[in-house]
Amino acid sequence: MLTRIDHIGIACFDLDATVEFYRATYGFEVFHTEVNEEQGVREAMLKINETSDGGASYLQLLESVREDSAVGKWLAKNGEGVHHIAFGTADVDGDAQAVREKGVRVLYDQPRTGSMGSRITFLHPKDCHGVLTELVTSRPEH
Ligand code: CMX
Ligand code: CO
Repeated sequence: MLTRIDHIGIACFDLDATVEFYRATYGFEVFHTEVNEEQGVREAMLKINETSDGGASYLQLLESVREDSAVGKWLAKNGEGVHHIAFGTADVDGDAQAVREKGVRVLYDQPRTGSMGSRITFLHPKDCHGVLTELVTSRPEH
C-alpha cells in the first residue's frame, strides 16, 4: 500500500546552487547527500515533513554525473524542473507487482538501491499520464 509522498525529484544543472536556493528561499536544510553511480546522479535530500506512516517526505535534488544518465538526458531535452514523483510503501516488491498486473510497465525486474539505502523501482511515464513515478521502501532507520 502506498502511504505517503516519499519525495519529489527535481533535476538541476548545479546541485550546490539549487541547494542554496532552497535554503535561502525556504529555510530547507540538507538532510543527506550521496552519489548514486548506478542512477548516474549526485543528489541532496531535503526533509520537508514527517508522515503518519512513520516515514517522511523529501525533496530530492538531482544533478547528473554523466551525460547518458536518465537525469542527464532529461535535462538536455527539458532543462531544469520536476523530474519524477515517488510514493512510499512498506512493500515495494508487492506494490510493484500489483501495478505490473494492472498493465503498467515497471522498469526494473527487481528493485534497485535508492537514496539512503532505500529500495526503489520506477513506472514508465507513458503508462502514468506523463509522470515518471517511483516506488520506494525506506530503510527502517529512515
Ligand atoms: N517524466 C515524464 N516523461 C518522461 C520523463 C520524465 N521524467 N523522462 C522521459 N519521458 C518521456 C520523454 O519525454 C519521451 O516522450 P516522447 O517520446 O513523447 O518524446 C519518452 O518518455 C521517452 O523518453 P527518452 O528521452 O527517449 O528517454 P528514455 O526512454 O531513454 O528514458 C525512462 C526514459 C523513464 C525509461 C528513464 O528516464 C528511466 O529509466 N528512468 C528511471 C530512472 C531514473 O529516472 N533515475 C534518476 C532518479 C534516481 C532516483 O530517484 O533516485
Ligand atoms: Co527519486
